[in-house]
Amino acid sequence: MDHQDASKSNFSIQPDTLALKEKARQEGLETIWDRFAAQQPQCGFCELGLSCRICVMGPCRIDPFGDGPQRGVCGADADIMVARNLARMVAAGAASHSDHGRDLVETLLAVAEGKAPGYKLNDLEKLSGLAAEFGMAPDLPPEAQAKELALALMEEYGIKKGFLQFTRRLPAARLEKWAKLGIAPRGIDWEISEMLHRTHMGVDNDAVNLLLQALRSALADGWGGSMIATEVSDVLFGTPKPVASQVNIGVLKKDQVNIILHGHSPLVSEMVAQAAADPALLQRAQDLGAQGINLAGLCCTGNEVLMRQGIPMAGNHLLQELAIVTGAVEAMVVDYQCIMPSVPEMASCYHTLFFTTYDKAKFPKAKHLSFSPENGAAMGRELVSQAVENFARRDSARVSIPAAPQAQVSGFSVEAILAALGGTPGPLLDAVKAGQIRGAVGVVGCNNPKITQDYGHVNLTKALIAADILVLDTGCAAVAHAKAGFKVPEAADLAGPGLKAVCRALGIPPVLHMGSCVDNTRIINLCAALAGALGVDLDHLPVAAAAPEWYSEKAATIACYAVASGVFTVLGVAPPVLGSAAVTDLLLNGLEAHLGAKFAVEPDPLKAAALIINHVEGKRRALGLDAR
Ligand code: SF4
Ligand code: MSK
Repeated sequence: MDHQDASKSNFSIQPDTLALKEKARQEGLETIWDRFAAQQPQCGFCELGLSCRICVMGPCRIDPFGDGPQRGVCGADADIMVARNLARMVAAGAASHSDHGRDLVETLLAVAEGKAPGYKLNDLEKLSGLAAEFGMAPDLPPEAQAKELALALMEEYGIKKGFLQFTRRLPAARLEKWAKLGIAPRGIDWEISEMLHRTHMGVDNDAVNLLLQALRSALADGWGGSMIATEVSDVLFGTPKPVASQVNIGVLKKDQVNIILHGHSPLVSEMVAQAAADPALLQRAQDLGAQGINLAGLCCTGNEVLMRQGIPMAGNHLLQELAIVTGAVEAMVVDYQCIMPSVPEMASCYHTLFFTTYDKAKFPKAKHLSFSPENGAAMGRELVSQAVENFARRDSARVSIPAAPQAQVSGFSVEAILAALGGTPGPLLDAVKAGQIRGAVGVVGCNNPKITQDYGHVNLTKALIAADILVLDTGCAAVAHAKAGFKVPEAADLAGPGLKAVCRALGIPPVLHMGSCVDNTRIINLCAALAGALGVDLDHLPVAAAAPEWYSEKAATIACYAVASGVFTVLGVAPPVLGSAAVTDLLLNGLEAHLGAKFAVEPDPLKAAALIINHVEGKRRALGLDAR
């Protein structure tokens, strides 16, 4: 196992994970680490990107040592194979986020038409801001505005004549770079389906050309589908504001009905949250001997409801099976993405009910309820009701919640950050110019069993804040940081003297939680706002991104749109591209001349921190600011 921890002895740095993993072992239950071990050695061809099963003349593979075949049956060489594989990965990630965004848009339309009881237009200021951005008349009533906006957002998915609207948030210099490379995104679905077309056998066989379309698909996600998901979620459920909450498996309550919300979308989870406050359901829980109904999040659905409702977070990606091993979970409600197919199997070993809610995301052994905007509120009530009834089936002898919860503060949308600064990015820029804050870095992404859980996130972030670099986080990285205690105002003490002073003055932690995976768009929006205020393109900013423990296709897409937007990005796990020297060189070196940004791969978080600090100081120097 390729642990990044020097001790090489642990699966996780988190005590709750380790305790529950041991409980699973004692109970003879299989977890992700067992399956990971069983897969060793993993395929070296696939790891290098040198295998292809795009058509049934294959599967084919290329010998990286030059002794065996150097072309697939169709004649594809290593460069073509690697580029096609990466391109498909990016397209799949873009499709995932963007389809999630479409679900929000459909619900927005249903709300506007009065067909979605339980949902409402929550943030009217954001709604009218978006309506103005799309050129709508300012004096429309909210429902009419929402309807027009929903229809306009649907257009963003199709064959657009022109450009994706949100790209206009970027400086002109960035758009010119994209135009020169031919990567300005058109319709969201257009870019993704063109990517799949071009990677069919016998279409695009130029590795560079393929990678440019991969960047374009990623931009259609970052400045399209994902951004739509974030913005519409804010309209429907409120733009996040700082909120105190808690994190780790200790947020589950021994004496309450525990319901875990897992996946990525807020559409079902928000309805479950509403239903959990229903006095009749609370009374029923009490009648069955529970003290209340307790909700907890996992992964990015957890991030969505944490950011807006302060619902505590049980854990990140590698904790999803183990949360059930507590024996204290009455129901796990999932929507889609990052939900391991093994989870319902684990649930069946306990009394836990595992509910799927989307017709596009069904699991064997699950109880399925089919979500629509029209039935969401009723479904939320049904889910909570079944969870409450299930409390009676809990076996208290099997319950173990091996942690006390850690406090955290969440809810740092761009709007909330600017509000904390007095309404403009000015004070943040002043602190950067004065050198108190050297720069800002988005530390984002998943867990991956190839890496000791949270070791990469926590050690990278610790080193960055100690170097006076503000960290913005999303996704599973955000959970790791919160568990490490980085998300309370007192964590300012872990920061360097400059960042510490700023955090103290504002009463904020040195690591700001900006949300779920689609909410990486909040980070690039903040970058665009800072670049606009400074009058420079994004690649001039002292900023960077890192995904120390990424696993998913979506993370590959996020990394691509970050780089294409001008943000240097360090990956802790190498993508499957090393089989092509040309593709690897393009990603590590070639992109910079055209986009002002590039990728780096560095598994050691301390070395990654050194790379990033060096980059940030270099950008400061180029801006004429003091550099260390
Ligand atoms: Fe093999 Fe070419 Fe088919 Fe890929 S597309 S499986 S390399 S024949
Ligand atoms: S949930 S994409 S494991 S961050 Fe967004 Fe976590 Fe990665 Fe899924």
